[in-house]
Amino acid sequence: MEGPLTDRPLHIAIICHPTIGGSGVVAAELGIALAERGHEVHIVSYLRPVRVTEAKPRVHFHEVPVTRYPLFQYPPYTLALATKLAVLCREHPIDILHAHYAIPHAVSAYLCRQMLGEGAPKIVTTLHGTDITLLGLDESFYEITRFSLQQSDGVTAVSGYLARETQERFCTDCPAEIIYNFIDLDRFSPARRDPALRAKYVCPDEFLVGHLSNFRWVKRPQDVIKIFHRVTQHIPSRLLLVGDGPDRETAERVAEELGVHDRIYFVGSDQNIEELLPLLDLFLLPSEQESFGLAALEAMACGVPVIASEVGGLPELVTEGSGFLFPVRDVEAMSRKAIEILSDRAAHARLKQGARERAMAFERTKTVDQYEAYYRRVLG
Ligand code: GMT
Repeated sequence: MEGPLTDRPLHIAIICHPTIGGSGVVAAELGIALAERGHEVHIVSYLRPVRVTEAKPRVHFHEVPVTRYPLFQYPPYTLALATKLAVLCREHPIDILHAHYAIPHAVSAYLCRQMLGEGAPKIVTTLHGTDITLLGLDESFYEITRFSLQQSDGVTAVSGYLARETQERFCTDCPAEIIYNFIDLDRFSPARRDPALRAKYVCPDEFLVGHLSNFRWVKRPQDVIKIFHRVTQHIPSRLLLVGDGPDRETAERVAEELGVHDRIYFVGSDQNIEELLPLLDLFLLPSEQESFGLAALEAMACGVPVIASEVGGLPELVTEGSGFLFPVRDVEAMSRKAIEILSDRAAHARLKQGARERAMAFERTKTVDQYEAYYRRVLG
C-alpha cells in the first residue's frame, strides 16, 4: 500500500460497455474526471468507449480480447473480462473494481476477486437502469445479478427510483447509495449554439425539435415521430434525430407513413452531441422506461426544455420550470404541450432558462466528490 487511503490517489479499474449513451458515457466521463484529480484510472472494455478517444494523463484503456472458438455459439465474454481484470490487478495496485452496469461486469469483478484471494480490490457496482428494470429481471439473469449485488462491497444507483427498485426487486440486504448522473456544464452549454450550424437544419422562422437515444424499443422513437407529426401541422419545424439502434427502421417507417420523412434529419451516432444539442428548441424523450435520462440532462444543460414520460427517475430530473412530464404513450398530451411551448415566445424563453438552471443541480464536481467519498468509505 502506498499511503493512507484517506488522502492518497487511488487506482481504479472502471469496467463498462463502450457504446454510445447511458452507462458507457457516465463511466468514461467519471474515469476522466477522476484522472484529472490525480487518480490512476484503468478503463476496461471490449472496445474503446466513444468518450475516451484522446490520450489523457492517467487514463489507461485496456481492451478485453475474446477468443472465438467454433465450439462456442456465444463467446464467453464474462470469463475473458474476469481474466483481464485479474491480470490487470497483478500488474497494477488496483484498489477498486468499479463495475458500471451490473450485467455481466459485477459477475466478472466477483470472479476476479475470487481468483486473487487475499488483498483483492474492493468491488463497487453502479446500476444504470435496464440491468435492474429489464434485463436483470429476465429469468436467465435474475439469480446471478442478485448474487453479484450481494457480493459487491458497495452498490450505487443513478436515481432514487432505481435504488428503490433494486431494494424491492433484488435484495433488501444490499441497499444502493444514490449517486445521480452528472454533466459538464461548460461542454454542454447554450453558449455553444452556433447560428451557422443551426442554419444547416432550419430556416430562421422554423423551430428545431430533437431526440437522442440508442433507438431501442424502451425509447419509443415511433412516439417521437408521432409527436413531431402533430407539432409540424401547427408550427413550422423540423426534427433532428441523433443516435442509432434497432428501432430506427421503425421510426423511419412511421415517418414515411405520416408523410413527415422529408422534415426529419436522421443523423446517426457519429456526431458531436455537444454541438448539436444547443441547436434545439425542444427535446423529446417519451420513453417506456428511464432510470435517469442522461440525454435529457445533456439537452437541459444546453438550455433546451424537455417533454418526456413520467417514468422511472425522470421526475427527479425534469422538475417544474424545466420541462413537462406525461404518462407513457400519451402522444396527444405531449404534442399539445409542445405546440403550446413553441407558440409562446416568453414562456419558451423562461423554460430554456429553467432547463439550464435545473441542470446545474447535476454539476460534475459534486458528483465526482460523492464517488470519491464512496470509494474511500468502501475501502474503510
Ligand atoms: O437503456 C439505455 O438507455 C442505455 C442504458 C445504459 O446503461 O447504457 O441507459 C441507462 O443508463 C443511463 C445512464 O445512467 C440512464 O440515463 C438511462 O436512463 C438508463 N436507461 C434506461 O433506464 C432505459
